[in-house]
Amino acid sequence: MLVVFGIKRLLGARMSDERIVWGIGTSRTIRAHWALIELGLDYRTEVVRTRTPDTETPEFVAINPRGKIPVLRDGPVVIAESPAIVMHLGENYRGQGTELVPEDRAARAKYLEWMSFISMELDATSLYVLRRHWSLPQIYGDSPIANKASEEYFARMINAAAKLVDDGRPYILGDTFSGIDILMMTTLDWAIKYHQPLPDVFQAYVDRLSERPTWIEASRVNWPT
Ligand SMILES: N[C@@H](CCC(=O)N[C@@H](CS)C(=O)NCC(=O)O)C(=O)O
Repeated sequence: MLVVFGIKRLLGARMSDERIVWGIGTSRTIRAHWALIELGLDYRTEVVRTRTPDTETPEFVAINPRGKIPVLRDGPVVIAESPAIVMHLGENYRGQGTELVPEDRAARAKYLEWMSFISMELDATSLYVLRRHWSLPQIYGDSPIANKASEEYFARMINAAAKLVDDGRPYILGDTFSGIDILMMTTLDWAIKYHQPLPDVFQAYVDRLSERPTWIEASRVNWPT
């Protein structure tokens, strides 16, 4: 009995320790891969691509009824929403010199501010509107007015943000790489792909971070050739 119990516990532990990312191929999915790679955590990838039948299988809908990627399983935790995934990983795995979410109270407040700003102002209300009406007009309708307003809004927000980081700092929060750099770099990379001009300080930031080995590795995993 004891042996069987022991084996079950072992198998159970193995299942609940498993780390999986569902989703590749987008500026949101790479955030989960990059955070895991940055932290040196083992995981496996389930190839689920957006706007394909992959997100409509009963298995995937059971994991995320919203049918959206990325999703992370981290042992018993299943979590969607890329900024939340990065934060979850950053809060739960520290060490080896990598601290994706700062513990310091003031730095953590800035983390939350940038996380909300990038998710809401740069992603959801700017680039994602372009995604819908410029990139997917067959689904969401062609809307040149919405596209123009989104481009203008993105320019206003990114130029305002540039003033906050134009002090020679290497990373968005200062001297240390954080989860905010994962969110910002993936968002700026998306903006470039959508032909949005960037202020010099952010163009230089993108050029620098493009050489980071963990970004290169995450890009390879997220956008396999
Ligand atoms: N706020 C979510 C957005 C997730 C999202 O919209 N993912 C896209 C791919 S980047 C998707 O799955 N779209 C499918 C759909 O909207 O049906 C996040 O940051 O993870």
